[in-house]
Amino acid sequence: MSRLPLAFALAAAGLAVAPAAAGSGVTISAVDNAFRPSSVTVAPGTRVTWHNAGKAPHDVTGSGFASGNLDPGKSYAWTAAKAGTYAYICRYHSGLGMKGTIVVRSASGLPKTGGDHVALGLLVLGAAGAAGLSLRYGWRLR
Ligand SMILES: [Cu+2]
Repeated sequence: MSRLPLAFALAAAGLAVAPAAAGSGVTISAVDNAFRPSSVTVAPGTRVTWHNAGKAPHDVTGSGFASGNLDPGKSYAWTAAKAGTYAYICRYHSGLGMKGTIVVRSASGLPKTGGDHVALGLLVLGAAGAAGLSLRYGWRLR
């Protein structure tokens, strides 16, 4: 009886995690005047793309990467090859707090983009649903 809910929960977790693993990139929006999200954690090899979704020009300048001027609608990509913490700024608006951080690490093996919360939520929902099914199934057997 107890194996069915576990399998159900694992399947739900697998479904939730799969899209994050399949996509080898994350996108950060540059708006006026902030990076969203301002901090992301990704696995080595992840392609990080900044997209200027604002109305003003921005740029991305960090240790080992620099986009140069990014007009509205333009994007810049950088592949996070090595583990480490990479702070970056928009040279035009750093004084307004337009800064961000990319943490590259292989601990989880998965990009962490905020989708983790969704995955966790689905896992909890899946487990709760499986428990509910198990209860109903048990009642019918009796
Ligand atoms: Cu800017």
